[in-house]
Amino acid sequence: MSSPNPYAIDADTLSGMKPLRKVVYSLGSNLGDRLNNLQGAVDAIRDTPDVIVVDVSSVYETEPVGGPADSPSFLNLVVVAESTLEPRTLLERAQAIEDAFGREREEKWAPRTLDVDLIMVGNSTAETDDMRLPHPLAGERAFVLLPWLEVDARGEIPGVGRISELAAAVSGTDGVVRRTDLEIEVD
Ligand code: PH2
Ligand code: MG
Ligand code: MG
Repeated sequence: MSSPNPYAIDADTLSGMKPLRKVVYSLGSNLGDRLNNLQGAVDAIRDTPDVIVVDVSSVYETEPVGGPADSPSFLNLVVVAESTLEPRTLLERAQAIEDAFGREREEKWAPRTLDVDLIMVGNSTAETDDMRLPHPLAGERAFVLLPWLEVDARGEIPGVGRISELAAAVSGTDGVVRRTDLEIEVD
């Protein structure tokens, strides 16, 4: 009798396998206790089932891009994760985290306690009113690219380019300053 094939995978195992995709989030806050809001969001992402946080960038103080003229400056950071969740589910989780931090959805680009943006989900593309993937402006925003480059030097935005090249070409990097005095805890 031959021994069982150690490499055989049964059909049940296969049907339960979902692709693990790279997920990049951009977090921002320019209202209230900004660092505390970001810490809470990082904690909530880490607590999300089926999301594994791989890296969290430093915190950056960033000049507001767009929005009302008197917008306060932001704290921004980038989270790199892996997940089997669908993009739509990841978006819903991100919005639930914003809601938990008192985010109000009124005026576009108004100051906000917490913004959790999905930048990319593997090679997924989406073009709906509420979800566009990869995020259409990420490749032009220094407050996304510089924190991202710090933790993922080889990263790429699918269909757009390498973040190292995008970051080198982007304007507005003067307005993005790493706050070495601020720390997000990931124990
Ligand atoms: N988010 C915006 C608009 N402008 N500017 C900075 N510096 N950081 C942000 O996170 C940001 C912004 C819309 O979500
Ligand atoms: Mg945003
Ligand atoms: Mg947003």
